[in-house]
Amino acid sequence: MSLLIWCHIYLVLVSAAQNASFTPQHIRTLQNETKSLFNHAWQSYMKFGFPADEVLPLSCEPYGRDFNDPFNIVRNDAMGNISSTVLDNLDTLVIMEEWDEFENALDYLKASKNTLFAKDTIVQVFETTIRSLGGLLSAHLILSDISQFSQRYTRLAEIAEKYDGFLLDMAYDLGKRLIPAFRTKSSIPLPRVHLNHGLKLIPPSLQIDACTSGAGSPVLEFTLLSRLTGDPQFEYFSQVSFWKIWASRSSLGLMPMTIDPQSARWKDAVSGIGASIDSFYEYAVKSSIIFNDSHMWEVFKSSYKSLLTHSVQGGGPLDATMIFTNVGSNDGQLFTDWIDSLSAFWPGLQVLAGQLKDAVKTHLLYLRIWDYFDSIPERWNFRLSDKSTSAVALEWYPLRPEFIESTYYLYRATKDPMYLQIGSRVLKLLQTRYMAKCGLHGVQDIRTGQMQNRMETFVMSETLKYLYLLFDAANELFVHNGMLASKSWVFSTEAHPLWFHEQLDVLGKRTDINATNLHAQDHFKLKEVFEKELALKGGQKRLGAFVKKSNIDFYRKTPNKNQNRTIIHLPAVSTVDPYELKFATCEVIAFDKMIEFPASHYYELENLFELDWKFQGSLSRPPYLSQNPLDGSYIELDPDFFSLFSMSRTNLQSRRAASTQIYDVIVGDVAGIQEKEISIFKFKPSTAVDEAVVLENDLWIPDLTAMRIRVEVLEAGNVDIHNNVLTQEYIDSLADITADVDYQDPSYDVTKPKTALRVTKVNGIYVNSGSIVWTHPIHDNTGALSMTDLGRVMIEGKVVENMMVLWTDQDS
Ligand code: DMJ
Repeated sequence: MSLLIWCHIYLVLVSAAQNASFTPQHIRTLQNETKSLFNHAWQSYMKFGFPADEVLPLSCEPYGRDFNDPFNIVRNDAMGNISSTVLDNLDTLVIMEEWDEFENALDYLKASKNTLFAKDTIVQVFETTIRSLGGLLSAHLILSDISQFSQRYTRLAEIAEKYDGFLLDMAYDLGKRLIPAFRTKSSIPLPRVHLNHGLKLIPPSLQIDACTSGAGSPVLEFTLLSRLTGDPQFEYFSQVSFWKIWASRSSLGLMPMTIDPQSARWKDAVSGIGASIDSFYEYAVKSSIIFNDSHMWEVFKSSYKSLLTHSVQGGGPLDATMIFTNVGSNDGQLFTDWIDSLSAFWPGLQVLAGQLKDAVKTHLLYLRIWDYFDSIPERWNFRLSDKSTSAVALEWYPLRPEFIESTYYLYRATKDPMYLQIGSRVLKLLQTRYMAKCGLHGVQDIRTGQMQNRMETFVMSETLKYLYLLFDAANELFVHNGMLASKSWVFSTEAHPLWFHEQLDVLGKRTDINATNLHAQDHFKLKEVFEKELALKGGQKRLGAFVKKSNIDFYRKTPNKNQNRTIIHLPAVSTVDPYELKFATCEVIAFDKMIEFPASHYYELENLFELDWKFQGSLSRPPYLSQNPLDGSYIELDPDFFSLFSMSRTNLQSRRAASTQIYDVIVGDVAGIQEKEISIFKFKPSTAVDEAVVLENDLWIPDLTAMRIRVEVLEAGNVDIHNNVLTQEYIDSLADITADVDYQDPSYDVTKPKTALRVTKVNGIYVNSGSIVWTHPIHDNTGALSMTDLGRVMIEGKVVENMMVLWTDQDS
């Protein structure tokens, strides 16, 4: 690139850096700059890389598979020698409105239609599915199933007019080359396939392990391929695999990450949300949307419940962040000290699943990591107690899209300008630190800044696409402007817009397909797997139990168990399954008030900076990066943005961080937790009798078996999660030591406790401040659980502030 152009980019950059106004004009400038980056990357590929799979951004050479070393899977898995950058970016060209380039790409593909996939290469099934098959399907849908083109899209309408469906033929060809991977005894696919020879010529050691996302995720593209072509085999095999994996989840409802595809036996016992498992959940949600599949939605809901119970740290109403950790799939115990870069996609999925408040909290941690590293390390250790060891457990950052993907979803749901600010910072880094002569380069070692001579296809197809779409605040682009309004569409895991509807009148529907290539017994197999799965779920029995009238008559809590109890009938009480309630509404504004532009509600979060303290051992800027947080690198402290968007919060202060200890207590059988009945009380206070002790949003757990209870230890002198300093008087008061107790009476065995407990979460349900967890009287002879005279629950001898018993007529 000439000096002149470099200077121009620099000047644009400097002017953008000084402008954090986010006026429509400013946002458009950011969008244009993103598009310039895309054009730079695309043109570099076309000039120096095409028709290879990729271009090397630093050395300006074509890059494809390593033909000398089939074991070089890091390089080879996404390289089929099939011009992957083109296939992965057809819809990116549409979104960027690069019509000439789009037409050129289509011409190239049409000309090579019969030869492109006839290659002597081994590819990874998952990568080829999401990048290449997904790219073809998306472009096919765009060209064949949009009827109303706005004026801005007349060029696209013209291109579509000429389209004869050849992309679907290519998708079908590719699908048939990938499908042999599914022909295992178990129907769990082998991870790799030879494009020309199916399962032949592949070193056996490359076929041993399949990961959960790799084996389960083809379900979306493959089902769509079947629906569009009329050939059922793709849907059948991918669905069998998906449901088999799901059916073999642990009794905690968690799936491990590695499976032997031949025996369908798990090879590890670790679960989480990041690498190796991420898109399994993602495609449960996205399949439920595009195929209107309620079973898929149940998979996500059930998984989310298990993750909330066992994997999540933080996440409560008073917590700054929510971390989904890796835990043992059979015991729910913390398994690793790190989270990975891939897991940064999760807040985007939370938004899509209607869990916006959770999404904001989850995203905050990735934002903070970005603040310190200008990237997200492939693995980041969150439990270091001092900075003497690097928190960077795996050191590369190949310009992955996940953080900006989630930022895009959060902006669409909240319109909070903080997300634009994040985008503008990411854009700035792409324009400077990650800019290469022939594209954009990743980082090989974020501790030293060593560059990586690679630009994976997802840099354009996801990272730049989501960034560009983030800056489409005025909804001008086709995915936002109504052209897709009538479709239930999603971005695939590789950011390809995909949709399906029964009336889809697509070109290329196969007439030559003979459904007999799927044997009748295969149909039975699918049915059998599926029914087994439903039976495992208890036939969805909880669905009908969403709201039920309580048939419990409550006795009023009395000051002494020997006194008469007064019965209180609460006829208007309903109990609701809190998980169903959580998913019953789709949250669209995460903050309590509507956003009044131009304010960022981030500055209202009392614990915005708590993470810096909490993860102080794990957060430090590598020495080669600027150490000045006010130079814009610390996104929330960018002076321009802060002065414009913080409203009157000029004295931004973090709340005191809690110094209390938090831990989980497992009571009874951990395997019973998933099916344990927990209800939340719902009634208007006015409908209850005056002295009712049960209040709206209190929780009801009939018995305390099979529980994972998160407790906060209340000890005098500590600051609790409510920001109160705990006193001994308060702790004493919890122990039912009432005025009528005669302390001098030696027969009265009162030992003043040093500590008490507060329950903050039960089986994944957070207990609101001021709410009580109610249960039946405790009859436990193990000593783990007991109760005080006044009916407060005690765990291992410690009285619990907010867990109490209710005597019902069953107990009288
Ligand atoms: C992409 O290929 C997809 O997003 C995939 O689901 C996971 N990771 C890469 C990018 O990081």
